[in-house]
Amino acid sequence: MNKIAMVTGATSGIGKATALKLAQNGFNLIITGRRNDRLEELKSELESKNTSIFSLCFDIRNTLEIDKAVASLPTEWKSIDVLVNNAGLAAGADPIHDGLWSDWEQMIDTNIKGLLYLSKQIIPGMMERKKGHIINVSSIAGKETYANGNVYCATKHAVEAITKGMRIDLLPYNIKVSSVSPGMVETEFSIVRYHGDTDKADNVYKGLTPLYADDIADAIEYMVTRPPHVNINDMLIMPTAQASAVYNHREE
Ligand code: NDP
Ligand code: 8X3
Repeated sequence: MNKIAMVTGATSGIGKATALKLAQNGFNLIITGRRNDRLEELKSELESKNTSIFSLCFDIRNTLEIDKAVASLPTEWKSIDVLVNNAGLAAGADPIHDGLWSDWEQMIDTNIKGLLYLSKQIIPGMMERKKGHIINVSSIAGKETYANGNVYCATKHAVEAITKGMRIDLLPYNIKVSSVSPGMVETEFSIVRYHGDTDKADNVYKGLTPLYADDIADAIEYMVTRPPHVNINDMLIMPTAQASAVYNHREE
């Protein structure tokens, strides 16, 4: 049987590009997200290229939905080799005193609690098999804090700490733990962050060439294709036109 990778948030952006890339590398894939129509579309696309796919539609904030989804995996799909914890979002870009409680909860519940809960379901199987690879999608926002980024940055700083903690705790079990930390990637990320305001979202990428989802999928492909004795701890990947979370070069 081919290796199995589970990619969360595969309905869009980095997750979808990663699923496509891992399929090209011969992985069987478990794809997750809330939008079932998109999961089914991706499933058909990949099955037409002879990749075996299992789709799980659930909200990563809901522990009962996660339990049910993971329990529904047939035996032959339970031995997950690679878990890509990608599902996540920024909601809002407001100064701390104006931030919406609902945005904060959504980010904390998705980016931190969702990642933790799903990982807790998948890790015991990896421990038993004494192998596995967990790749957490962090961000430049996990390393720096910028104006109006407050809670989103806090969630990605948490992802950084969780990644390091996982790597230490899972050391005796031969489980690799990596993170990938992108700067600006043009996906649906900014549309979601600005609550559907596409003008504001377009402005984020105006005058510069951002990264594309495929650039991050390339990095993840590199991580999962290293030999067993090599772990890539982290890859920080920026657009050429972005030097830090706040310094960008835009052409008029
Ligand atoms: P997209 O909005 O394009 O994709 C986000 C994915 O996350 C979707 O597939 C979405 O699926 C899934 N998701 C969001 N909330 C939930 C939820 N509650 N339950 C299940 N799935 C959920 O954005 P990106 O591809 O850019 O984002 C992917 C990751 O990359 C995120 O963790 C983000 O923080 C990180 N990142 C993004 C950067 C960027 O500039 N774009 C830079 C650095 C990091 P669905 O809506 O179907 O549930
Ligand atoms: C997304 C990149 O710069 O918007 O994590 O925080 S940024």
